[in-house]
Amino acid sequence: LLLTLSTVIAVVTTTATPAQAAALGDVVPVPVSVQPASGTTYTLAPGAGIFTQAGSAPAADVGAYLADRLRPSTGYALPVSAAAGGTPGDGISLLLTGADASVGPEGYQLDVTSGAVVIRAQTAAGLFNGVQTLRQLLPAEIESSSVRPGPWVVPGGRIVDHPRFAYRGTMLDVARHFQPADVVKRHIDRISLYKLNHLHLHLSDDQGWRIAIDAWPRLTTHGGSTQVGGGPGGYYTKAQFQDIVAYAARRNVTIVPEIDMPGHTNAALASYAELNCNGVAPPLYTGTAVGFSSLCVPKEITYTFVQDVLTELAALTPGPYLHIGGDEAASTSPADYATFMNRVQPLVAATGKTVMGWDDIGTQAVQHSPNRVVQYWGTSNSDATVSNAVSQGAKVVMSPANKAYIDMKYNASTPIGLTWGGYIEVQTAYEWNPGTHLNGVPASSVLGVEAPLWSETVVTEEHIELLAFPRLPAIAELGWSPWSTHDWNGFRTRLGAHGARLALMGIDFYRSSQIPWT
Ligand code: TNX
Repeated sequence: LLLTLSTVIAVVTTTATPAQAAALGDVVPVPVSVQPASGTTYTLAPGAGIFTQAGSAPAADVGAYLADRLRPSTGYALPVSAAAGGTPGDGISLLLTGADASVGPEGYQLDVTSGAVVIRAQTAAGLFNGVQTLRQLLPAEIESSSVRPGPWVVPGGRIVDHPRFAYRGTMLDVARHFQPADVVKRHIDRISLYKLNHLHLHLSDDQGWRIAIDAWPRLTTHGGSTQVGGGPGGYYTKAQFQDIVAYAARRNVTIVPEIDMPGHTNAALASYAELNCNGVAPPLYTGTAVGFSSLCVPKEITYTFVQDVLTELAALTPGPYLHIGGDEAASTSPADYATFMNRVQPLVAATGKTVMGWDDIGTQAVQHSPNRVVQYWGTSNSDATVSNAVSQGAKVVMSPANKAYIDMKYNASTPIGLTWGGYIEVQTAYEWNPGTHLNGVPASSVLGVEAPLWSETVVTEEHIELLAFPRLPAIAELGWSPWSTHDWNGFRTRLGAHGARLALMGIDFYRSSQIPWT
């Protein structure tokens, strides 16, 4: 055994090429301000420690998270302890004092000298974002799941950084094809490298209901029992959902749960006959059509149902938003749609949450609800429904289907994906400005950006990886970086250097020919 072991070690040490150092600023999303200290580098040493703001449990959590990221590839112990007197220690320090005032609630300041790495922020979220930058400034091999030789060099200098938009998200449609909690968690790990901070989960649709609701158990036992194509489907128990929420929170990701209504509700209608206007439950549905189902607007039990669902969902959700869908309600009359939304929006407010919905809810006949957020999914540069909602005070999350819909194919040879929003190559996903994209929607009304991944054709985890990467990093940069830094050539070069990193993270990404992968 000893002999075998030493042979293995010998092979590892002789074949591994030294890790290549990054340049400060080789970061996606590109930081607000980068001041390299040329000639200065920091090298993480075997005895280095991680020091976190004394007395802050959230900072200690970020320290533990960082140690978890760095230990497998470095093989170092990287003990996490409180920073004595708030001063940087011999290694990496995460401090909640002394950051440049411009960093705000989610930004950070990163200082790399030959003696130490110091990340300063106002919040643990800011420290977490600084840690993502540090990960990217370490050689790609830092993402390896087995020990590599390093050297673990970080370029010297200062980065001061903060996000352009508060909401930077992506969506997984776990209704059309279900994804187990483990897959969702791995996706959260990956999106957080790019400082995305919201994961919208589309938890119900015609083909499946994916979250347990105690008051209406057949939603999952029956309504969750299949999916597009007729597979077994699945659903999250409350404990599993809460586990996802907590896992996401540790990675600065807020879960935005969506129950789509009054359309896209066949799974619920199939589970409970009394929710149907004619009192007859339809069969479960495994196709991909839209617009054929509706909750029964005149029936009182509809609102008992919605209130039960929203109340239980709110109790599982620490985040501020409940997404109520509202899209493509082609089987609900416009009058019924308004009646329904005007009753349901106050039910959301009564749970203490803020309404989020697809832009369809912005229609004139639906009243404004305090702080509500409409999610733009159209393909044009002006939309009367959205500008109407904005004129009443709504905020907008930008998900234009011809730019940000990552369920679209990249090009004609993409093996999965849809095409109704057009082909979306990486450059197309990158080349638009969320702050000016829609007439009548000034940047001040834009809460942020989200890249939805609908799953009619998305079955496996590899499918998620192929469609999300590398378009998600493009959308993440639109959400984080100031428009003044927007530059396709700069972006494609920085992204190209992420190929090895993504591969080491186990991501089966699309090797777009637009990107100079290195
Ligand atoms: C439209 S976009 C839908 C979804 C589909 C998607 C496919 C939106 C709000 N609704 O029901 O899954 O297109 O791209």
